[in-house]
Amino acid sequence: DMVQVRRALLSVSDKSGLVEFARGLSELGVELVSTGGTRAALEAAGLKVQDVSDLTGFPEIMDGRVKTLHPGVHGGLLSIRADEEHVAAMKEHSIAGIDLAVVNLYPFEETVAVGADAATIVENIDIGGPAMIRASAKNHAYVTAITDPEDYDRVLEALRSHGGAVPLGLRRELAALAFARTAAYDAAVSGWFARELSLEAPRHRAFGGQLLDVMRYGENPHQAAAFYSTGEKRPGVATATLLQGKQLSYNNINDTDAAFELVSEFDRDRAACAIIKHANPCGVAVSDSLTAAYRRALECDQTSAFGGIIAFNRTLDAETATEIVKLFTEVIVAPDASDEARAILAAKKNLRLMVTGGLADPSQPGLTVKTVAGGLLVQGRDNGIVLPEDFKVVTKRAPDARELADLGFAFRVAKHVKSNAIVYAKNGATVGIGAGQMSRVDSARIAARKAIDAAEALGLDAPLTRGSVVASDAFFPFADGLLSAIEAGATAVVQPGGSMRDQDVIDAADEAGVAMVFTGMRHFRH
Ligand code: 93A
Repeated sequence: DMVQVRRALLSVSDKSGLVEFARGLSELGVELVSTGGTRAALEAAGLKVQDVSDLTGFPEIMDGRVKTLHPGVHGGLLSIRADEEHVAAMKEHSIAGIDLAVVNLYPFEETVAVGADAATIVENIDIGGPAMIRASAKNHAYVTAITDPEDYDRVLEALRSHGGAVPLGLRRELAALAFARTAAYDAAVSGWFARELSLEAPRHRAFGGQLLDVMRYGENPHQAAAFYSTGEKRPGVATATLLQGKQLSYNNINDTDAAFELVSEFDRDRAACAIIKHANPCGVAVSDSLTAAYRRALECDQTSAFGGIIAFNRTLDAETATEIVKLFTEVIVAPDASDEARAILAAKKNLRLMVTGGLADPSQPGLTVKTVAGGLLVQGRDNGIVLPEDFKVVTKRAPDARELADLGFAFRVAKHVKSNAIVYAKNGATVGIGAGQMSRVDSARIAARKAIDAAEALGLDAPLTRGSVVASDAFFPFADGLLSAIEAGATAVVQPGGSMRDQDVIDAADEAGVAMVFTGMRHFRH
């Protein structure tokens, strides 16, 4: 799978690093071919370059609108070198093979950014460049496609260390980058048209995914909304099957995703249930059976659970379905549902039942995207997992086995609670969740307050936080949050650590005889 690079086609608007790269190619004996401006730049640096019209037998016409759009170029980029007919066609039409294409595009985005007029912007839509990029990337089995000066050095290094060839692995990676570039370029073009015309649909489609659904509205009734697939093969809300009930709303989809991602944190050897409202859990539990997990999740906050979204990590069974239908629920999501469970839920026409066919892998990498005014924030998904065996004990007292198990559980849940997140847990169930507060101590107090309400609703004398453990998604900046948790009855604490005042917090824990562990990993979620 090594192809000797004999001929390179260079056609770039951004000429940074060009001369050095071309010189490197030339020194390796690679023949250079270029379009007008690129050739002028290379010749000015004393390099020997052929003109692209030597390949096409055709001059650049129409102010350069048509310069490389010719079989002489595209045949050279697309031919399968191992195919006799392709080779014969090259011979018959005098087409020279091109083994490496260096192309970057007319500066469309920059032209928009400087506020050019519409005619100038349209003239900067590159047609021939993307065609060459796509052709060379498609034919990466034989051709190297370079679209970013950042990659010049490593391609030269690869050529030097592989006797003038680029390894297949690098060609494939460069092909992926090439298609990412043309996709982003066309998204920019489409986005400009959409803004010019005040159209929503082209902007939606430019997100690149396949349209799954157009919702009646978005987060609020005056917002248009649609649901797109990223093509990721990952059990979850985008690939799930709706077995019954009406179409999911925008908020349903968002909440169902939060619910299913949360239960996917827990291995199937224990049954897990999460109840979600407004993308935050109002109860999560693991137990021996789904019914027990559901009951215990519900006990955490029955008030909020009304009209919630329920997720399970195992096949939904009849007994649990019978329990669920007693309460108003919007959506149930699980890897699967038994025939009996399906029959029981069928009586509730409006209840949506979704099956995913499996659990998501919480350690799988991926992307999350969030829009800000005029921009997109893109980051890897939070696939970090800290297991109890990785916890670092920082107090005089270490957590006992039960506390340790609950700390692991509570920290996993906290990862899925909007920051600031405080999660109290006991015996594999949350007993108080504080979410989305601007101060950590408020989250701790709210969670404790909700635990008192839950105890009242259950007719218990003492709040369930008594003898619980507590998890915090980020470090306690002061001892106050911890003191509030101790007051609520927590006996063990898990938090990332890393505050300037860690020692104050450790001292406060030691003074109360509370065990505390650090994870070294933060789980902000906003
Ligand atoms: O106007 S084009 O869409 N038509 C073409 O056939 C074509 N071929 C290359 N633009 C075309 N290009 C672009 O010209 C390349 O993508 C590159 O950005 C630029 C290089 O032109 P020059 O070498 O003349 O500076």
